[in-house]
Amino acid sequence: MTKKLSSFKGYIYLLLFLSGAIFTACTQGQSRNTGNSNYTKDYSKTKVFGEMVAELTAPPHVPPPVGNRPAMKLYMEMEITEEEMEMADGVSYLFWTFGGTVPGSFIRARVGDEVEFKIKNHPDNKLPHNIDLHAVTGQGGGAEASFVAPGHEKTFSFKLINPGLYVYHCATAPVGMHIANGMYGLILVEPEGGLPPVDKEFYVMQGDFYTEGRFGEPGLQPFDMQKAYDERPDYVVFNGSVNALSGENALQAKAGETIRIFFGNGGPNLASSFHVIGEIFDKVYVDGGDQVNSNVGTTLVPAGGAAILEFKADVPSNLVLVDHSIFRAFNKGALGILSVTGKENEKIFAGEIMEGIYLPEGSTIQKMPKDGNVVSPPVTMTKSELIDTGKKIYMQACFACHQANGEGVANAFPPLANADYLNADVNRSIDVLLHGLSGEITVNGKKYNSIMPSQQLKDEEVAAVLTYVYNSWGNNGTEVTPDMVNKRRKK
Ligand code: HEC
Ligand SMILES: [Cu+2]
Repeated sequence: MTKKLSSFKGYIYLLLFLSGAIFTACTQGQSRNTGNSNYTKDYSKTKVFGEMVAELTAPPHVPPPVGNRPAMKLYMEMEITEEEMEMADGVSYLFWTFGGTVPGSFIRARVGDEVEFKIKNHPDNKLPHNIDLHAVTGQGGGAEASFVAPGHEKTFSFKLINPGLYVYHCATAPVGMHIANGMYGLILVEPEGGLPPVDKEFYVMQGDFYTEGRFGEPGLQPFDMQKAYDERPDYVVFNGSVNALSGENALQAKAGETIRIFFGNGGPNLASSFHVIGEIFDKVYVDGGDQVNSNVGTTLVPAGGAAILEFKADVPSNLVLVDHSIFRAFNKGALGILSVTGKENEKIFAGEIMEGIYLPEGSTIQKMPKDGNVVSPPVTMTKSELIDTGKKIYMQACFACHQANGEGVANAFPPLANADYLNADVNRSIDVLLHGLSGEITVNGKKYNSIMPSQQLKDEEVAAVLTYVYNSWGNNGTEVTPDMVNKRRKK
């Protein structure tokens, strides 16, 4: 009995000991999880050594890393401008900026730094502005202290006591309107010793824009307060315009390089489901803080929030940055390219290695079964019959990508309306439908580098749809006969 009791006691002690150990392990684990052993350190008393003028950079560039330097006194200057700039091809907008760009200049500092910040409101500007930095502890993040009229400058100072990646923005009433016009940017406060080194760093920020005209409507587009209020943006873009990160503005890297993206979301309204098509984030500093998640496909970045994303660009490809709320990417502009060049690695990705014929119902079926409502045209047709039939085929087979009036989608699907590429060579167009198309092409002065799948259409169907396309939207009126298609097929 006593033996039993004492062993019972021992059991209780063991339990107490274990739960204590688990408790300490948990709390230790928590601070270790932060990825920063100085998590609880109070930086408000950190001494500064020396002073310097901070370099601020325009997107997509970032200033050099802080590395091992001690906390310092930092001088910064930023000029606010109100200027007309491009929103999309043929569309301009009166942006309000921190430093002449949307998003505003990137600020890079170190925890413990003491910043003297001068903000200048250009004399040509119409309105007062200010700055609220989420990295700043103090009234309004500096908003009151920095409130400045056109033709004036203000200086205020603060100490950076929390490491992380933070949004800054204008906070002058109406606040929503100042942010909607592009007044936001990122400030990075690196931890002691800096972030681990990587090969390439980029600065990308999403924003939603509200214009009187719909997406793509040309001319200078005024801000639309009602749409902003209703949260119905016409544009959702990276770095202030539809083309900021594509074509010749695409980000560049080489296969094998490690990449870090400082990603922020200025809003004013939408959260971003940020994703890079063709990559996986090896690391995500969630919300730009200490918590590091790994192996992430899509990460949510709230309006007024940020995240640090890291990955190795393993194989050459065009990585596509998107807001995976996908209509925003393909229809409102939230799409950018990171072009990775270099040597293929077929162990990681081998592309298409074989295309076979898939016959789920045995070898007797030789044609792709089709929907009952796909039109099968008669073999001989007049030109107007070809056009009528072609229109129906177009609405079933082409419309999704090339759009209802052949206008295409910027950076993704080339136009078929008034298209020089199409009108230049009918045989080439037939080949595109028979065999598909990939690789870089230029249509009406714009480069496209994507893939059109081969279309499973009969000769008559190819003839009809192309005749319809050639006889619509300002094209040259060519008639394509089934015979012409058949000749190309036999080539
Ligand atoms: C899944 C999307 C998709 C569909 C469906 C599609 N295309 Fe395309 N098409 C593309 C892409 C992408 C390109 C550009 C390929 C490249 O960059 O090399 C292209 C290129 C073309 C071109 C040459 C470029 C130009 O602008 O003249 C023609 C012609 C064309 N498509 C016609 C058609 C027709 C007709 C159909 C319907 C039968 C069709 N496409 C269906 C995506 C598509
Ligand atoms: Cu402002």
